[in-house]
Amino acid sequence: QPIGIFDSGVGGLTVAKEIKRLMPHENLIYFGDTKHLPYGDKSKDAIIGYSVKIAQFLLEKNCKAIVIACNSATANALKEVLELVQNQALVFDVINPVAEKVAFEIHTNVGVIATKATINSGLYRKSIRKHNKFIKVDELATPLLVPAIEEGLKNHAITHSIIYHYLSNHKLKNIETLILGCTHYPLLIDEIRQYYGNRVRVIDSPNIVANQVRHLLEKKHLLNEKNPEPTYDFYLSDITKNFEKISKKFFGKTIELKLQVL
Ligand code: DGN
Repeated sequence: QPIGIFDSGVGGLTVAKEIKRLMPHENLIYFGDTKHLPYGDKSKDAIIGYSVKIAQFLLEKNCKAIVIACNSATANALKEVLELVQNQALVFDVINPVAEKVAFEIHTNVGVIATKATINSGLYRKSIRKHNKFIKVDELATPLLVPAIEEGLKNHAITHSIIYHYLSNHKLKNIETLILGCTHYPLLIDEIRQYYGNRVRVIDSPNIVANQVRHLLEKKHLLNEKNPEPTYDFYLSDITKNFEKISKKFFGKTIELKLQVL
């Protein structure tokens, strides 16, 4: 049985890549909802509609686990996805494991950058402070980063200006730790670390999420440790050049992208 992973576009590939690295014998199915990208500016109802349809598709593909590899979908549609899936598969999200890690292990002022849909939900702040109310959480919506990444502008002067513009915001002035609250942002982690030097610790969210998936699959005796030729299936609601480029960089040139409109 495969692990299903979904996002609005290439962002979830940062999580998929880490899942592949930590669980090299698992079959993976990735759904990128490129037709509806970006989720970050959509209404809650729209994000719920997309997410539930994708979760249904992944259940029909017989997934044993579904990873919502999108913060905007987690912040707006986690409850509805859980209601749909019930006990047919394990459901993982990208906010709660990171919030728990920060609340229990990192006792510093924390900054969160994410899409508007995630920041407006306040879910990072709520989840961190549920476990540790002494942590100060400063949140900032950084909506220009996803379009820059989807346009393939990594290492471009425009992207550096956008990073500078956001990270120099006074709201983030006192942070000691930064959460990249959007699965697209790890694609810019080098540039973001460069901005801060050693001053701020930037959390590696895909690693935390993939570790949680591995841990629970192992505990439930669902971890696949023998499969010599794991398969990687990619379904997209619209086949885009940038997705093709980044997915091939992460998963190798031979992968095939299938068009799937839901
Ligand atoms: N990668 C998604 C997230 O983590 O929120 C959102 C990107 C988008 O669709 N704006």
